[in-house]
Amino acid sequence: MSETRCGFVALMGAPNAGKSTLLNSLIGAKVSIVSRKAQTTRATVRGILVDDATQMIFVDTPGLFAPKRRLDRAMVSAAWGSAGDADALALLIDAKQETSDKRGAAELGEATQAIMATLRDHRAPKFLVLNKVDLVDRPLLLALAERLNAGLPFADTFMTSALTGDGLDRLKARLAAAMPTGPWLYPEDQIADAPLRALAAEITREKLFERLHDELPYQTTVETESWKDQPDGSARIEQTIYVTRDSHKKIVIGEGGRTIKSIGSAARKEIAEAHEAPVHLFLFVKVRANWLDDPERYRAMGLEFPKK
Ligand SMILES: Nc1nc2c(ncn2[C@@H]2O[C@H](COP(=O)(O)OP(=O)(O)OP(=O)(O)O)[C@@H](O)[C@H]2O)c(=O)[nH]1
Ligand SMILES: [Mg+2]
Repeated sequence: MSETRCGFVALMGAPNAGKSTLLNSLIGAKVSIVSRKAQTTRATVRGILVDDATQMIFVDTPGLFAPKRRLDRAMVSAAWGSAGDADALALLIDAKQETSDKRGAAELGEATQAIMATLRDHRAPKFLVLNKVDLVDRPLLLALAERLNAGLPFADTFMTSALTGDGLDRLKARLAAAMPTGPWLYPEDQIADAPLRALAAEITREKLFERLHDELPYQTTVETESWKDQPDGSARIEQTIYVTRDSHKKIVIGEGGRTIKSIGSAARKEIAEAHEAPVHLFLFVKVRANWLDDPERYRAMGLEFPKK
C-alpha cells in the first residue's frame, strides 16, 4: 500500500444542521441518532471511514448554541473540545434555515456568526458544508456561500444533501486529501468505536425524541443497565429511562402502556439490526428529580460534568 493517512474530522454546526445524518451517510450505517428536534446529539460520536489509503475518523458533535442548563454546557463544551483535537473542521450549515424568508437571506444568522467567531481561533483547516441543498434553489446557495466565505477563509466549500447523498463523494475525497500522513488508528473494517450497549441506549433515546414533545425529551436520558448474551444467540437487554417528574413518567408510559410499548418495539427492532441477532428489550422508567445535576448520569452519557 502507498503511504497511509489518518486523521480526525470534526463535524460542527448549529443544532439540527444535519451533522448526524451526514455522519451516517458518509459511513453508510447508523452510528449516530437523528431527529427532527434540535439538540438530539448529546456527546461526541465517532464514525470511521476508509478511502483508499486514508482512514478518516469523523466526529459528530452536539449542536452549538448558547447554553443555559448544565447539560447544555456539557454538550457545547464537548463539541468545542473535539474541534481542538481535529485535523480538519467541517462547519455544517442548514442552508434552508440560513436562507429562510424571515431573515431576507441578506445576513447570516446570529448563531452562525457566533460559531464562526469561535471557529476563527482554531488552527485546523476549515471546510464549509452547505447542507440540505435539496431544499434550496441554486442562486440562493451561491449567495450564501459567498457571504459565509467573506466571514471566514474556508479551505473549500461543498454543497451537500446528507439525506440524498448529493455531494458526498467530493466532500469525502477532499477531506481525505487534507488528512495527515500516518498509520491508521482502527482496523480496516471498523466503522464505529462506541460499544453496542451505548448505541442501544441512544437508539431508545431517539425513539423518545420521536414520540415525546416540548421539554420532555430534553429531560430524559437512557442507560443500558444490563446486556446478557443468551445461549441461543439473542441478547437480553435492560434499560432505564430517567425522567425528572412523576407526570413525565406517566406520559412516557402512556395510556395503558401504549407509549412505552411503541418506544420499546421500535427500539428493539433497531437494536436487533445493529446486534445482528434477536433482542429482548426491557424498559424501566425511573423518576430522578435531579438527574440533570448528577455526575453519574453525565459519565454514562460520555460527558464531562460541568462544575456548575
Ligand atoms: N431535507 C433534508 N433534511 C436533512 C438533511 N440532513 C439532515 N436533514 C434532517 O434534519 C433534521 C436534523 O438532522 P440531524 O442529523 O439530527 O441534525 P444534527 O445537526 O445532528 O442535530 P443535533 O444533534 O441536534 O445537533 C432531521 O430531520 C434530518 O432528517 C438534508 O440534507 N436534507
Ligand atoms: Mg446530531
